[in-house]
Amino acid sequence: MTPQNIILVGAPVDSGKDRKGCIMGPDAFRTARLAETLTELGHSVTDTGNLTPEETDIAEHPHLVALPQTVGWTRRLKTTAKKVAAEGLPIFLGGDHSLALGTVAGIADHAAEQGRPLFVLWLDAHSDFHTPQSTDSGNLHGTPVGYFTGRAGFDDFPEVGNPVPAENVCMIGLRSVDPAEHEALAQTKMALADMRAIDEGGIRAPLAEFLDKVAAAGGLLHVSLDVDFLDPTIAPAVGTTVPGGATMREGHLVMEMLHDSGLVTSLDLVELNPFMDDRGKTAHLMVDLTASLMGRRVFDRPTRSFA
Ligand code: 5AB
Ligand code: MN
Ligand code: MN
Ligand code: MN
Repeated sequence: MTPQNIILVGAPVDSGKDRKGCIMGPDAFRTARLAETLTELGHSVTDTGNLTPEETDIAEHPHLVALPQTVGWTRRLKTTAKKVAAEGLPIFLGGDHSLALGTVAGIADHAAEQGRPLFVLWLDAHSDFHTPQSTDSGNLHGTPVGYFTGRAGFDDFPEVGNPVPAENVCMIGLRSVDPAEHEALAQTKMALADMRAIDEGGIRAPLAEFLDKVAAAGGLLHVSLDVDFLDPTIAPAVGTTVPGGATMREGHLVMEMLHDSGLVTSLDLVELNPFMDDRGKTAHLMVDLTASLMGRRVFDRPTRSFA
């Protein structure tokens, strides 16, 4: 792959849910040698350190968890994402998934400035399509896709100037979708591949179809990788484990295909809770997956087919 100018942006967001620990995420990725690994692959890597949320004067909400902090993070990340996307390939080191309210909204502003459509690949057990009104848990890490696709009800948050059309979003790995999300998703043309579809037809087909669409449209592609996309036996460092997730090879194949497409322009690594990890196993796997995305491979040419 042509060497990229990779910009690591630490976003220790821990306000998107009750269970704490994602605040340690960025440092766990650093400890697992993310920057060194990407440098060894020939890229130029700059670590800009950790961001902090903007101050807000919003009041705490009776149902929503830590609303003021998440609004503050969204403001900070929306501005920062737009800026760093113009300078290279940003990797946002989470932090919980509520960081994607800001990162995707900001990248969408950048894409609009470039006059190019933005596409989003959502690798997650969950669809994260709630609004602040529809969430039962009050955990805002379940709302980023609702926000950046322009659903109503995010009044306290920055206005989404460039909503991502739902048909530009592809979700792979789904196995926990709440009834309210299900109903709302049914009104959209989002591409949805749940684990059953993957079991039956493989993970390659839905991704290949989506990548063709991104390429044909000349789009930018943002990838949001939630640790819980992966099966908890290989990636235990998450708050809410959902059994039956992607295998190690399914994860790598997705990343290798993304690499070969040459389409990815930004990435979120989210929901790593190092407090729940098993001797750094999950942090290392996330770094290895990022390495596959950024060009690590065994051979530079297709190996022999044994069919
Ligand atoms: B994650 C749930 N739908 O709203 C909710 O981990 C889970 O970023 C949200 O995908 C999971 O609380 C959010 C039950
Ligand atoms: Mn998520
Ligand atoms: Mn999830
Ligand atoms: Mn989670």
